[in-house]
Amino acid sequence: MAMKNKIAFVGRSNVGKSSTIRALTGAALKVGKRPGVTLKSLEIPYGNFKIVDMPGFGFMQGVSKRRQEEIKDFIVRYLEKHEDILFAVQVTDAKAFAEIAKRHQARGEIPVEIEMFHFLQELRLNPILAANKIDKVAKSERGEKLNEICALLGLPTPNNVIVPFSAKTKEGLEDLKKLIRERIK
Ligand SMILES: Nc1nc2c(ncn2[C@@H]2O[C@H](COP(=O)(O)OP(=O)(O)OP(=O)(O)O)[C@@H](O)[C@H]2O)c(=O)[nH]1
Ligand SMILES: [Mg+2]
Repeated sequence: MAMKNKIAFVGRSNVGKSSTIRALTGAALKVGKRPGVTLKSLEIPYGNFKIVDMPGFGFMQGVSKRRQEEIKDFIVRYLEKHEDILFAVQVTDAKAFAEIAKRHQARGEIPVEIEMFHFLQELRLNPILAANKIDKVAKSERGEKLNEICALLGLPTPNNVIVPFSAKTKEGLEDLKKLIRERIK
């Protein structure tokens, strides 16, 4: 039986997956202002585990629709195929999540981040929702933002699934580490 020693980091492009992994491990991963920086899966040692940095899915400026679909298929197949994934961390932009999701819902579409989260749950990958870039949300609005995200994902509040943090300022990073440790145990 395959040892489950991988932690898969997934998320829309540009939400800060690589920045988060960098903050967690110190690995000098490439990060960037433009989406589509990480284009294949990359493994970074994390104690006895391996964090897998995945390419971002969803809309990317300057990337063809066909290429975007290919990337999403690659991620879906990777997650389905790899029995060595212990759990997943879905990174999102705490400030933009609800706004983008509602925009898609208004058009009668299933928001891609909600679809991905439910897919991870279906695969029993016990996903953590890492709500990054919390530094961009005013302190007084953070509670409401997180409640909104919970409602859109169908999660109760409070829960041990969502953790607000910032890869930039490092606030909340210890909470993310703690949640990861709990999933590893
Ligand atoms: N304000 C703020 N900016 C952040 C934070 N984390 C990442 N960023 C910025 O967001 C941009 C994207 O970061 P990446 O880590 O490359 O994002 P990614 O999700 O790995 O992107 P892809 O590999 O393209 O899918 C960069 O300009 C980062 O500096 C954060 O916590 N706060
Ligand atoms: Mg990246």
